[in-house]
Amino acid sequence: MPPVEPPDDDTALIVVDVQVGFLPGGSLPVPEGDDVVPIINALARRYATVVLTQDWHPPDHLSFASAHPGRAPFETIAQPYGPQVLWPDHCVMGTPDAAFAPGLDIPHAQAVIRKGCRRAVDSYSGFLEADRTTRTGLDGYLASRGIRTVHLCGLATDFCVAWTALDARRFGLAAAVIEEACRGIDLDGSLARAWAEMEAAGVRRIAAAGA
Ligand code: VGL
Ligand code: ZN
Repeated sequence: MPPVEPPDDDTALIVVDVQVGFLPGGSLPVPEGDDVVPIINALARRYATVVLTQDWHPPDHLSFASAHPGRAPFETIAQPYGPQVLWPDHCVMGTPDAAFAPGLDIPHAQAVIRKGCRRAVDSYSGFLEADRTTRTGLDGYLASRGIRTVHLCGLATDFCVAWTALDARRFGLAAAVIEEACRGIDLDGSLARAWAEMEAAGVRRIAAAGA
């Protein structure tokens, strides 16, 4: 096996869950979620390595409130792996709601990581499922391409962007979130909590101009 050659630029951009379901009019709309699309299109042109993540659930996924009689969206329940927020049905695999935003224009992206595909485990993170054990393969992909730093953008800041950034640190990568290229859900203070956790873990908060 040849050694991993560091690329000229060892920084990758991870574009998290910029999907129809998370835009206004989608099943789990993130306020102003559509605003990030042109920002990310411009940003992505600066990176040779771009990975897209895609929330991709089976129709009876356990993160859906509809799978739990008597429960409503945005309640939290206990699961074997920890607390689980219940969501409206969203991003069901193969449906238009799960497709990338129609305006997303990143033809040079070379990898798509789908996550949340197993019925009994959610995955906010692009690296590790909520059981904190099952890997998506993203860590191996980045390592084998010599990537040492990831920049993150997309939806939602306080869920999938934050979990992916925190896991990047767990896998030994430098990580920075491009704030203006993200939007949050902010459920019961989740946005401030996510920024605090990211800061404590050494995730940098940067502007696109400095990316
Ligand atoms: C997300 C809630 C449920 C996200 C995905 O992309 O942030 N949030 N599934
Ligand atoms: Zn989801």
